[in-house]
Amino acid sequence: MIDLCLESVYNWPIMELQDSPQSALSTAPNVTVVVPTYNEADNIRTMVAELLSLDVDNLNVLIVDDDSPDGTGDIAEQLRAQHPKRIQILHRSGERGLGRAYVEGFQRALAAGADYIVQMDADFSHSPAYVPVFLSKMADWDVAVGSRYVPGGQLDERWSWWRRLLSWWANAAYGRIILGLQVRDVTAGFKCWRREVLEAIELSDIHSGGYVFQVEMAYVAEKLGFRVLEVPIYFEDRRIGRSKMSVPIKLEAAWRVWEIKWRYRRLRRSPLSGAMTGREGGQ
Ligand SMILES: Nc1nc2c(ncn2[C@@H]2O[C@H](COP(=O)(O)OP(=O)(O)OP(=O)(O)O)[C@@H](O)[C@H]2O)c(=O)[nH]1
Ligand SMILES: [Mg+2]
Repeated sequence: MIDLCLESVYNWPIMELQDSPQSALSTAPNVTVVVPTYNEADNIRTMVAELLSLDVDNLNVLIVDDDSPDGTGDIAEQLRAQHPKRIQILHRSGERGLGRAYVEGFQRALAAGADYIVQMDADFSHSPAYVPVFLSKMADWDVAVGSRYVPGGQLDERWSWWRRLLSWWANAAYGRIILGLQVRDVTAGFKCWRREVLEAIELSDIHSGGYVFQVEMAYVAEKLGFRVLEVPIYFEDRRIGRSKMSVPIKLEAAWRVWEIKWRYRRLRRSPLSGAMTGREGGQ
């Protein structure tokens, strides 16, 4: 059982979302959990088992695997054979990257009719137990963010002071100082999106390859005026396997924040459709 001490709530000028799927449908909404994987052979079975055992109707899992050398894609296929109606797999080849994996995963989930799209890591830093908590908030919010940096949120005690400092710096410098974001956990990778938000974001124009993808998505969602709720989570260090965080990914984050700020400088919330407007083209 999750102990939610407090929720940090931002209530920005609210974009009216006509005909929310929840109210329009008599059946339970469709939920797709998008899980990107690269060498998660030791995690993917348990992660999928925990997700499928959640008490959530119409929940299915979309694994987006980038041709993992450790055979994660094959294990995913075995899981799909066991649960053909609840597991989908997107096998990507060529250039790998978290950002592109998520973009293609989101596009697939939208095309398949998902009402809510959850994004989460496969390494148990994001506990599946929070998924129902996020979903329970979606009647009133457009995006739920699993946050380490709101009261009640917590980082694994095993994180070194250096890693904490880096994470704090990334959030303070990138998020608040450079981009002026209201969200506290700018690099959060555990989120639940209402489908209309992902439809309003021009996904094919999202350029981030590494984890700065999370920052770009947070920035665009805020600029479009969607209602974002931060739900405190306990962020556990990865249980098994190795991090894919690399120096090039960190460097990309450092320069791309500026590029994001420039590229979306004219983006304004759209009161009508939520469509992206005023955005400059090109990278
Ligand atoms: N499809 C795909 N998934 C990826 C890629 N890089 C990372 N992932 C997945 O994205 C999730 C987050 O990656 P991690 O390596 O755990 O990155 P992190 O959580 O920022 O780093 P740690 O804190 O060290 O765990 C995991 O499920 C990874 O398997 C990639 O290039 N392609
Ligand atoms: Mg991780």
